[in-house]
Amino acid sequence: MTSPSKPTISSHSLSATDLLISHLRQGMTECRESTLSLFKSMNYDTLCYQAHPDFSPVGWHLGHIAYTESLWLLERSAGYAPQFPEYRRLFAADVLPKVDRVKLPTLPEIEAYLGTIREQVFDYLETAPIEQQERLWRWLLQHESQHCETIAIVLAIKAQQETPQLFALTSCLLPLTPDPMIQIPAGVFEMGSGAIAALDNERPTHRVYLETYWIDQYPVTCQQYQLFIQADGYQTQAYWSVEGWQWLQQHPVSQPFYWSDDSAFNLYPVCGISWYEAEAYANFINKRLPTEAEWEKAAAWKSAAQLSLLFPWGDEDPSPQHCNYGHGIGHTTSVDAYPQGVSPYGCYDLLGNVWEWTGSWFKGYPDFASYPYQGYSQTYFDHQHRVLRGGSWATRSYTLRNTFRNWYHPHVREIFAGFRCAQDSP
Ligand code: AVJ
Ligand code: FE
Repeated sequence: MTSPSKPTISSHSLSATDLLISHLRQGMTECRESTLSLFKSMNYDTLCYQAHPDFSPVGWHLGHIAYTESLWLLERSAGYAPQFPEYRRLFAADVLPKVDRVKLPTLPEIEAYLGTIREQVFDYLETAPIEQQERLWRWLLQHESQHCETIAIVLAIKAQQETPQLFALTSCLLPLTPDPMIQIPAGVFEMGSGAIAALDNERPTHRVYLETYWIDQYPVTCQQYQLFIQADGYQTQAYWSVEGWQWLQQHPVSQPFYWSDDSAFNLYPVCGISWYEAEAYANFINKRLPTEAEWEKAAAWKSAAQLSLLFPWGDEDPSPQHCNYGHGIGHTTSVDAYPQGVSPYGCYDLLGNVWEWTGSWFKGYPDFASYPYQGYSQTYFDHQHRVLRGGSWATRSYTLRNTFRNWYHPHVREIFAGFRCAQDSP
């Protein structure tokens, strides 16, 4: 599924184990190259800069990637003594508060740390019981990918603080009004994933019945959202929930974090909003946010075949024809840019471009089991985190799929998140 590209070596002389090993090695090498490319010619101040209290400096994320790989593969799996024990305090996720993560080793030092760990990891890979460990190795690839999206977010916050800027690829084409919706007929669908790469929170697959509902064909665009701004949406308490209004009073804002009035962005998805803003907009137009089950059914369910697809377009790995992901473009694109990425029900832009807030709290599915540690997902089943689906322009292929679940506190608005709306009936 969302796996590293296939090994180029001929399979004739190789066992399944050898193939898996070379497949993982290639995926990890590619993933690491993209990671390091985010740091090219970065100065020390940027490496250690805390752009926002909710986010650690990018250098911390880089060191944490090495620390996590070392912990799970070298210590916990290979049984080595802790590598670079002095880095545990600095790069473990549960030791220092974020504000104390600003005095970091230099970039060459952190890169050397990554390199040394990786060398040992690849030595270990030659003899590791890889069939039993495949899930862990795939988890690590996704762990690195997710931290890289956070690195991209921190760099975008910093850029926004310096000179607010956005990039439009094309000028405005046709206005998308009224916003088309798609009817999804009542019935069961299969939710979640049992694939080897599926994270704990995606498992197990289970059947879910949903009544008929309607869902936006596209994510909410800047042009649509501008109507909310112009109608004094940010000043009108009636559109906001009690918590949302409270948040807005404490954090007065009047537009998304990544925003431009330029009509060149008319068909671009709204990006950089909190869950509260998404909720207020939905109230404003008498709609609501979809539940995550509604989002997933609209993305994955192929009713004619009675099965769930890995991606909206089918089971074929993502490519730049299907959606905007993996820094391939480097910013958002118009919501109708990927007709080849459409889902069986006809929804556009479900994967990539912007994450989409859903109305659901982050919870475990029935029979949830933590992996590889309780603090990965379960700690966040606390009724304080809302689920996002679909991935953004900065999401790597390893975490891009219909069943992938992301989660953040509802006040977080610096992530590459927008939304689409739903309704019980039009
Ligand atoms: C799921 C993206 C919110 O970055 O905090 C990384 C993923 N968990 N290391 C995060 C994660 C542990 C997580 N998010
Ligand atoms: Fe982590």
